[in-house]
Amino acid sequence: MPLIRTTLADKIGTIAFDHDDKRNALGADLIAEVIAALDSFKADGARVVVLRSASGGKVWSAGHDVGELPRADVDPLPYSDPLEQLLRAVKAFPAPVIAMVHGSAWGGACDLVMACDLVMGDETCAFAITPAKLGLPYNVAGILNFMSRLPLTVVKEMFFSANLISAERAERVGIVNQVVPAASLEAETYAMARTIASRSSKAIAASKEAIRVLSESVPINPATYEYLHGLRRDVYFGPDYHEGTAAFLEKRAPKF
Ligand code: KGA
Repeated sequence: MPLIRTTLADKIGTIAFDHDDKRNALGADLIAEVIAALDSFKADGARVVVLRSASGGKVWSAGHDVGELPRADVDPLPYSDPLEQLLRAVKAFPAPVIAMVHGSAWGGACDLVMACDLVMGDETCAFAITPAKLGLPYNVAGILNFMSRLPLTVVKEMFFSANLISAERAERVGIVNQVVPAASLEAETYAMARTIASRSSKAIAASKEAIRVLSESVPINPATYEYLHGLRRDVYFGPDYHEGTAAFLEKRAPKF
């Protein structure tokens, strides 16, 4: 059974997560399907892609499949992690990717929303970045993804509290481009997609790539990178990561 649904019409590609049983958690299988869909949209010349949930349920995506996170003393979010591959694929896609968000986006799914070029939401959309609940040292690329879009006060509140940011506030702080009533979310999102599809795809691709490269241009020397990685290593070798992931899988609150 596929875990996503895809369509391509009028140069607008749609990828809909379709695994509500697991609240559209971003497991390796689902991610492989999304990356394959992006590859095929690219080959077919899609001018914009909409990333959405198929079910209209209360969760857009529950984030990284926690059951697929390593429990041993290894980096939980290495460069090769499927979620990391997906984030890079969205950022490198040569046309805009619009997240159409009905419901909540958690952890890696919130990072995925931040990797999208535009975000359209309705009054149910809400966003949380949750590594502090899992005792997980988030990776520097992910932190930069948030820092390049949001004020530091908001980034810190999100990373330190792991609380959901409501739709109204998400629009105010710039997580979402526009919050519209649920009944018009689809119409408004596809109206935006049609506008983008009618513009110069070459000019848009060049702008998107320039914005990606410039927003990732943070010069740090190798020693600084090793220092930051060492801070993360201390956490994933320490007790909190073990406790956080074990508590999630045992469906109990962690004791940090
Ligand atoms: N990974 C794996 N399984 C998950 C999952 C996840 N992220 N989220 C939900 N599931 C499973 C859950 O275990 C249950 O399985 C089923 O999906 C329905 O969930 O049926 P089973 O086998 O018991 P549930 O909890 O019953 O649904 P709900 O009551 O509607 O609640 C939905 C939410 C989203 C509120 C709840 O499932 C939840 O809190 N999920 C975890 C959200 C989260 O914290 N995600 C962050 C994952 O970490 C992450 O992305 C990173 C890398 N990070 O934060 O650093």
